[in-house]
Amino acid sequence: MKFTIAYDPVTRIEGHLKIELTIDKVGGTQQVVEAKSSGGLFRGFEKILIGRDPRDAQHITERICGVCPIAHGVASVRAQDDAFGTIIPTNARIMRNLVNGANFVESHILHFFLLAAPDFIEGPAMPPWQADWKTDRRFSKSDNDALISHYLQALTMRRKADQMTALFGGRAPHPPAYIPGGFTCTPRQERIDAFNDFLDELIAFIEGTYIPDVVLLGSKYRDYFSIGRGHGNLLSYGVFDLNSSGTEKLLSRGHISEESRTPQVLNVADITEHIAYSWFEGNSALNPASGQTVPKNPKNDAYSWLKAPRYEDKPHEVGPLARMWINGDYQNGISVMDRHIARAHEALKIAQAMKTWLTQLDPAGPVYLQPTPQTSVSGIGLTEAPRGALGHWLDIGADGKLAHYQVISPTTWNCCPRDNKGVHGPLEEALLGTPIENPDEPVEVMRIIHSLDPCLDCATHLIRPGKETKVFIMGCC
Ligand code: NFE
Repeated sequence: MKFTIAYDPVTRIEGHLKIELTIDKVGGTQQVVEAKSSGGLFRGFEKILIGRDPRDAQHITERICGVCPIAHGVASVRAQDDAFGTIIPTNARIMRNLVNGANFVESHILHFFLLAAPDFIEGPAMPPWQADWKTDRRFSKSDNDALISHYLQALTMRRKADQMTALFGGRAPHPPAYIPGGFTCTPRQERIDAFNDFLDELIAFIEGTYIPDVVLLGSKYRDYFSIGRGHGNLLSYGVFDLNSSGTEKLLSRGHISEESRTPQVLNVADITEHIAYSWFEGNSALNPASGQTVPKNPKNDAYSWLKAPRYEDKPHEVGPLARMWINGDYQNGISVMDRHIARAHEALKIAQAMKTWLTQLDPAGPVYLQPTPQTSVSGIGLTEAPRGALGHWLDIGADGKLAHYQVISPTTWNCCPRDNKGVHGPLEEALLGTPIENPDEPVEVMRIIHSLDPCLDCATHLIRPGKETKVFIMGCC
C-alpha cells in the first residue's frame, strides 16, 4: 500500500525541517519512492542588512545561527576584506582559524554524540530518551552503556571547545572578535597556553573516544556504507587559510562530479540558485551576486523556503565528507557511515593543525589593518562552516551602505527542494529508494537525514499537518 509520512519538525537537528515521504512496495521491498525536503521558515537576513553599515554585517549574520555563528562571521568579514582589498595580518588569519577550528571540533562532537548516535543507541529509561523507537538496535548492553557515558563526556568536551572560542573570540556563541581588517583580540601568551591545554584534552577525546566510537558504529552497521548516497556530486569552498593570500588552505577548494571522481577547480560564477519549487518570486536561476530575496507564498508547486543552489546546474552535497574527499583525505564512499567517519577524522585533522597554528602566533605582532573604506564595490566571502560550503555575497553602494547581500548556507545546498528541471536536492535523492523495515518506526530515514547534519534557521513557526499525514508522537512532550 502506498502512503505518505511527514516528519514535521525533524528532531535532533538545528532549526525546523519537514520531510515528506511517499512509501510504496517496489519489487517486493517497501521503500521511499518520493521525498520532499521543506524548510518552513522565512529567514530574511538578506533584507535586514540592506541600508546598513557593512561593518554591522558580521555581527548581524552571526545571529543567523547559534551553532555555526563563527562561520557566518568569517564569511562576512572575508566578503568585506575582498570588497576593500584588505590583506589581514598573520596573527589575525591564525586567530580567525583557531576560533573557527574550535567551533568545527565542538560542532562535530555535538553532531555525532548528541544528534546522530541516538538513532542507533537505546537511551536511558527516562524522558526525553523514552518513549523511543526500538527498530534495528544492534549494540550490546555494554557498548550501549559506554556510548551513553560518552554522550555525557561530549557535553563537557563541547564546553571546553566553547571556552577556546571565548579565549580569543571574546564569547561563545556569537564572538564579536571578527572584524573586517583582522581580529580584535591580541594573542597574549597566557591565552595561547590556556587554549593549548583545552586543545590537548579535545585531541585526546577525539582520538580515544570519538573516532573509536565511529569505527564501532561502522562495524555494527556495515550496511550503512551503502545507504543514503545521493547524487554523488561534492563541493567545497575550502577553509583555514595557511597563507595571507588564501591560496593555500588546510582543506582545499574544489568539486567532484558523479562522472569524474577527480577533484576539479571550482568556478564561483557557475553557482546559481533555482527557485521553481521555492517560495520566492519568479523562476530564474541567478548567481548570488545578483540573487534576489522576494518572498512569494503561496506559489504553485513550491514547497520550501530554501532555494535550490546548483553548481554547473547540478545539485552538490557539501560538508565534512565533501571536504575530506576533495582534499584527498578520505575517499572511501558516499553514504551515511562515510559521512560519520569523514567528520570524525576531519575533527582530528583540524585539531592537530590548530596545535601548529598556536606556535605561529606572535604575541607582539599586529592583529588589525584598518581597511580603506570604499563605495560602489562588491565582495565575496567564501568559507566552510562545520556543515559545509558557506558563501556571503555583498555590494556596497555609492553611500557606503550595504546595497545587496546574499547568503548560501550549507544546509541550503544539502536540504534544498527540486530545481528548475525538477531534479531533487541531495537529501531528497539520498532518501529515494531507501528500504523501510518498519513504516511505524522508519529509523533508516532519520539516520540518513542526520548524517547530513541539517541546520535550518531557528524561529517560531506553525505546523499544519496535511489530511493524509501520519503523525508520530516522539518522546514525552
Ligand atoms: Ni546553523 Fe551552519 C553550519 C552554516 S548550516 S549550523 O555548519 O552556514 O546551514
